[in-house]
Amino acid sequence: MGKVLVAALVGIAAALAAERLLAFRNRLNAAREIDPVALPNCQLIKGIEAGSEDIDILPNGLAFISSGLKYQGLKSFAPDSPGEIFLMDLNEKKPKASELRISRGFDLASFNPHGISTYIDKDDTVYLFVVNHPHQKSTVELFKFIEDDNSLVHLKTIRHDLLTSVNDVVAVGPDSFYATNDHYFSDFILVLLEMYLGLTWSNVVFYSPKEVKEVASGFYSANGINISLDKKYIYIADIFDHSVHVMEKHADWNLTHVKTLQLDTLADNLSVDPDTGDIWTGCHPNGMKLFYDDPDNPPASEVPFGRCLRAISVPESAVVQTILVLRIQNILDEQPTVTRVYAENGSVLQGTSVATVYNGKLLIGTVFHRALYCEL
Ligand SMILES: [Ca+2]
Ligand SMILES: [Ca+2]
Repeated sequence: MGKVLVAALVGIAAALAAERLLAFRNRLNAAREIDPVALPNCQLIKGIEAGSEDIDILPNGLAFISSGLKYQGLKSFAPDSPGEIFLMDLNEKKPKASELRISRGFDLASFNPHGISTYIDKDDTVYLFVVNHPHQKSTVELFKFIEDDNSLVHLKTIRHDLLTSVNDVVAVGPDSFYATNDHYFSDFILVLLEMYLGLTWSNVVFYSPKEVKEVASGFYSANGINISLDKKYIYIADIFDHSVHVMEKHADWNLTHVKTLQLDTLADNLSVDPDTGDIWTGCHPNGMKLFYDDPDNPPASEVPFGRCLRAISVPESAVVQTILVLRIQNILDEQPTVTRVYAENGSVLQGTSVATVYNGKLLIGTVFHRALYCEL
């Protein structure tokens, strides 16, 4: 009887593990290949070689680019160099990226920038909010942008018990923002377990100096976040649910769910077209490839996450990350229009995380690779 019970339990555990593995592979879109969509007028941005995870463009055409993210489990082409913030003036005929100087007193050596967001105050001061992972922790750094000096003045480091695994922020005031926590856990093994089990414990937090609170929950992995042109709605990408959520923002900063747009790809950061209100997103068509390192061609840094995935999953034949840029029009309509604007097999760029537009120009950024400038 005991043996039968043990055999039954082992059988149930094996079936559950297989079911979880299948669900996990589906969440990562592991079997996905995409057809290319070309754009004619694109060129790589000089000087950006180790990531451009997030890009935020001011109404005057100045683009901030966060570069050099070192995220546990993902590769880095500059594992020993601190991160940087680049600036690009999209009004120039041939825009160039230049690194912004950061004021003294800020620990540059551990600077590990991730999602960013800008805020223009009533007095025209430009604030830049930067998600930072010094020593793989999560903070949000607040900077003031000094255009004449090509520099950022560090104002403060924001830490909070609710800001545990921050991916992106959207500023809603000179010192307040919404932030996504992409996982509940921050320890690497527990994150892996969280993903594998498909726990929906990721959330969105509102932060202000007076009040900090969870305002949305139940995500597989909340990633990009942004705000509609009329400031009424907050958009949140749940990367492993392949969806974009529209939430209504209330006077007390609470959010209520309006709708969920299901995509067939892993949307990362979200940008809003300043002219039309369309949502642009950089996607990972096949999330497995993002985490998966090529054993025959080791990248510049170790990718333990890839090894873990290989141990629990079926090996992929191709390991190059593919690129996909989507435009979502009229998200509040019953049938929003989702257009593939750019797609390629990873020969130019790898691991798109953001796509953002200004005046007929498109910037495409990546988690750990290069960045692309296109004229539409
Ligand atoms: Ca952002
Ligand atoms: Ca992101």
